[in-house]
Amino acid sequence: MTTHAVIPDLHADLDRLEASLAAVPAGARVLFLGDFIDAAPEAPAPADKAVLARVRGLLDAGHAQAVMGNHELDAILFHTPDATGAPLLPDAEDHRRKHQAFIDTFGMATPEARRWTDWFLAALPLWREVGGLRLAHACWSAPDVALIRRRRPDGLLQAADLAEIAQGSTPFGRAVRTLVSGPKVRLPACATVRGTDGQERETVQIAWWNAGAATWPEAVLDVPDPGQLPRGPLPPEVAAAIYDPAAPPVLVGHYKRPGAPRLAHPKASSLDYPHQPCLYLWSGEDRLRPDRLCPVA
Ligand SMILES: [Mn+2]
Repeated sequence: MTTHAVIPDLHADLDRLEASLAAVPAGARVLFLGDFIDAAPEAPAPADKAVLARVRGLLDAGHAQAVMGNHELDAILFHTPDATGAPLLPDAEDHRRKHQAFIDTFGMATPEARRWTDWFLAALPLWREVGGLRLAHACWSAPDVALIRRRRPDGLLQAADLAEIAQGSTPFGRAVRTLVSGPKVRLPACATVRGTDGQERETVQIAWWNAGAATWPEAVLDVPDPGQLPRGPLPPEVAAAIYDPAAPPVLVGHYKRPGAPRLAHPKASSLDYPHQPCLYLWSGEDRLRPDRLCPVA
């Protein structure tokens, strides 16, 4: 069986892209997990154009496949005007900070910016299944994939979908957000929870990869004191987001996990370790193996 090298978020880092590709064994196929653009504000040399050109070259040549990240989706919405001419994604300070290098390179809704965002829409599906491996940018939620599949069987969005995604006004729009940005849920009103940053939270991110999780402490991400969490079983909408341990393995990026790369679960894991980049070499195994996680120099 052909080996597939799964490469997580690149965020306009050409050195990381080239180092990742150098770690791909000869003959392996490359699978990218999205978030090609939008360098961290402190990045020394954002290279949106060079990273996109390299990735597109590999896709066009049939050497690689990819899924869409939340940064590509936000760029599509940001460079697409609504009926009044305003961007579908409002030009807010926090988004502009993340997206500034792309704007500096390509401009705002210019023909060149639109050429790239049109390519994101046409070439980057929300999910891929390669043999027995599933890929998405932030989450594989079976009910959300099923809901989107009814309208877009191949996972590729169309221009007609964009307004409802920007507004989050429909189940379809919210399902798209869950796949590219991960599930977040509102806690029961009685719960007061502080995150790792010490801030009080009304919503929490779901550690949906904890396949089989049945309680709040097993199901949430980045809540340092699980004693603050509600007791009892998960509400149905949270339980539905947790990965089925009998399903095929799935890899995502997105979560900017701290420290050294590790698999979160043998069936589902993020590969996004910005401080110690890695890739995963998949050769058909039904349970992910720690020894297939490779450091990127
Ligand atoms: Mn992301």
